Amino acid sequence: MATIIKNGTLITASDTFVADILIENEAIAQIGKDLQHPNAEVIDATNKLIMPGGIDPHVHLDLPMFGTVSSDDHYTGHKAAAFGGTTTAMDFVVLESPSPSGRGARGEGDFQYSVDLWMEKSAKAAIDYSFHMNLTKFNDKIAKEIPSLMKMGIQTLKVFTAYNGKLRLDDGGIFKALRIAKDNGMLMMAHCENGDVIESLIPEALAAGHTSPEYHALTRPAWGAVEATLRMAAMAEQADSPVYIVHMNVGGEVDMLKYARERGVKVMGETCPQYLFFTIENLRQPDGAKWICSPPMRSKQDNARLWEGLHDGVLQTIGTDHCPFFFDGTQSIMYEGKVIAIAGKELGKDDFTKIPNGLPGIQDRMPIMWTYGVRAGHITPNQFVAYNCTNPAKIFGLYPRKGALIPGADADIVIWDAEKKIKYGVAQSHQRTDYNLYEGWELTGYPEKVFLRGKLIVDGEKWLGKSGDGQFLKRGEGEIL
Ligand code: DUC
Ligand code: ZN
Ligand code: ZN
Repeated sequence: MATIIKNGTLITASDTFVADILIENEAIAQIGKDLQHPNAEVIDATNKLIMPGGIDPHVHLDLPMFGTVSSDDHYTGHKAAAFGGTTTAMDFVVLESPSPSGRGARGEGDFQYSVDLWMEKSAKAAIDYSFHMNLTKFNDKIAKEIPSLMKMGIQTLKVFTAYNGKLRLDDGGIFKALRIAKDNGMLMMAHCENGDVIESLIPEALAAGHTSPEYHALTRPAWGAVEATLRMAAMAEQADSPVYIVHMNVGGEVDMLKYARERGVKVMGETCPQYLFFTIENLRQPDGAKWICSPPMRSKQDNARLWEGLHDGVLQTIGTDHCPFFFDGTQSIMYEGKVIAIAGKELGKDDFTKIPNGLPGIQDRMPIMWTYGVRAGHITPNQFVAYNCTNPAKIFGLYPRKGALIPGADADIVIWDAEKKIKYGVAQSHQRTDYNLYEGWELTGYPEKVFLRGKLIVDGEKWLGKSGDGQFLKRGEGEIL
């Protein structure tokens, strides 16, 4: 079975040109003018844009936390991703270990066991996927076993400078892990906040009776993120090992990234749409819990500096940190004809520390960034492709199989209707939750058809994908951008 996409305007990370694409055997076979094939189905893409399928480098599907679970699993989250133009998602494996009474997140940490659990969850994948490993413990045994992750196709370790006593490693552990990563062609990813400051401020706020959502942000100060970003860059330089800062949310982090990169430090940065549009003011609204995630929303000045970081190319990628919860999990929604209710933000209605941290965004990323990033003049169409597709593929060892419109690449392709107008919101979203952060936002530009390895999985509003179609992607060494 072959397909020719005719006369589309191809947008890559570096070029824009009109051409046909021939798809055969799940891959791009040819790109050129007037392509012919005796049995191909021909799709006319005149006046449409053609992009590589998006790669979301940062999602949390089916993640147990706060006594509940993120409300999209590896099927529903993937389906939503596809409707937004994303065909690969990278999820974080929780480091657990077997325990006599079942799963024990606080045990020694067993990579194979943890990856197996995530593989089981991902059996329902509807788009291609790969894993990052949360490195939330560090000891001699774990240090020795880190290289085994590379053999499993997992090239990335995520560390935290916050969540004391839970997820955080101390700086010594981070430094040692950086050196092991370097020796094995692996990349460290870092969640940057100051855990000690946060753990001091939270009890103070609660003791003073400050329980509303805005205190989630006020107890996680911006300076902690700025300082931790510079600290990670400095450790990366001292270990001569690259680092990727996830979910950059403060203007000062962009300044630190620029400072370090100008000095040759191998540090890269990701931001997420929520940090470009929202502020602590959203947390002050009656429905402020909808915006609770960590790190938190900051200020308008931070939004502006992050946009500059994308415009100037200081940042390398846009991820989502998709980790949805219901706003009111006591009320059900219908999803694919089934009644669904999953405990969510209401768990913390009297105490911000009990609000599940995380936001939906896997479907929203590309459509929102097109209208409010490209059309608003913050980034070019080529930067849009670089940040959402090509750079994540390069950094995370998937290029040129993914993130590229070139012969030999997987035929993960989005036909984008740049003129399509939509009033966006929960009604258009396949994210399995009861709200959307961009409710009522006017969009111009939306995916029209989405192909996963040559198979049409989204056709307008029609879902043609299926559970189990997604493949696990073993990743090798990536590029430092
Ligand atoms: N932040 C969140 O808000 N949720 C999940 C993980 C994270 O880093
Ligand atoms: Zn994080
Ligand atoms: Zn995250």
